[in-house]
Amino acid sequence: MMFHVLGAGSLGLLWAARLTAAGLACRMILRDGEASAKWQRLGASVSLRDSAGEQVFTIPAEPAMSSGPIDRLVLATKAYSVTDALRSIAHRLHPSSDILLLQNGLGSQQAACDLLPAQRILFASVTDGAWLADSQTVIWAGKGLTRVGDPRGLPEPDWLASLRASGFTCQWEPDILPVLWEKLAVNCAINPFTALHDCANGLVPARAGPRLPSLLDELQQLLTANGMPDVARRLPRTVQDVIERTAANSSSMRQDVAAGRRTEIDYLLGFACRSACEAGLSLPHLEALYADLLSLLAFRGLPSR
Ligand code: KPL
Repeated sequence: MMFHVLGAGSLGLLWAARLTAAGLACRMILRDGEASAKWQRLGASVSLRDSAGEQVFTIPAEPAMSSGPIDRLVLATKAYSVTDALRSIAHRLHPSSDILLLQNGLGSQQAACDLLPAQRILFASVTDGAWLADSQTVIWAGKGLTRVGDPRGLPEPDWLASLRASGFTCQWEPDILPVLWEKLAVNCAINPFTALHDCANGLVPARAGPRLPSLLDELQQLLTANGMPDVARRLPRTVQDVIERTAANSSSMRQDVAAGRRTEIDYLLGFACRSACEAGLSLPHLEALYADLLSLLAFRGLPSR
C-alpha cells in the first residue's frame, strides 16, 4: 500500500516519517526536479525527534510532474497552496485515488472538491504540534489526534483502518464538518491574538482581555447559525482547554508572522467573516480582530490573503 505525501513542511515530513515508521510505503512529492535533486543530495531522509529521541527514515522523493499513478495522496501543504498542489499532480490521479487533506481552517477543502469533483477527498483535523528544526528534521512537539471524515458521508476507507492498526492515532468521523468548524473557531480565538500580541498561546486570555469573551460569544453565534449549537455551547471550555494544553506553544500564525511567511488568515478569520456575512450576522468583534490582523500583516509587508 503506497502513500504519497505532498508538502515538505513540518506536517508533511511528520506524516512521511510516521508512515515509514509504521512500515507503510511512502514517497514524498516535491515541487520540481530541482527540489528532488536537493532532497537526494541531503540524503533522501527525514529525522523525526520526539520526547523518546531521534529516528532517521529514508524516504524516496519524486517531482510532481512524474508520471506514476498516485493511489493515496496525503496533502500537507498550507491551505493557500491546495489547488496549485492538486493541479500539479492531477494527471497522476485515477478514479479510485483517495486524497486526504490536512489543512487548517476552512475554504481550501471546498476549493479542492470543486477542482476535482470526481475524486474521493477526505478532510482531516490535526492536533499534532510539529515544527522544522531544518529542512529535513521535524520536531514532534505535541502528539495529537487526526480526525478524518468524508464530506459526502461515504464509509471509512480500508487504508485508514490500516493506519490505525499501525499505531496512528486516527479517528473516523462520520460527520467531519462540525469537527473542522470547531477547530476553525478555536484557531480564530487563539491564533490572531498570539500574532497581534506576539505571545505564546497560554498568554492569550491575559493579553486579549475582554476581547476574548466578546469574540467567543460571536463565534458561538456563528456556529449556531451554521447548525452546530453543541459545538457552540462548549466553545469557551474547548478554547480554554486548548490554551492550557498548548500554553507554551507558538501558534502557527505567530510562527508564520515571525518568519515573514504568508499566513492562513483567509482560511481562518477571512472564512469566518464571510460566513457571518452569508448568515446575515453582524459580528463586530470578529470584524475588528480581522481588521487589526490585516493591519499587522500590512505593516509587516505580508499578504492579506
Ligand atoms: O492549531 C493551533 C495552531 O497553532 O494553529 C493551535 C491549536 C492554536 C495550537 O497552537
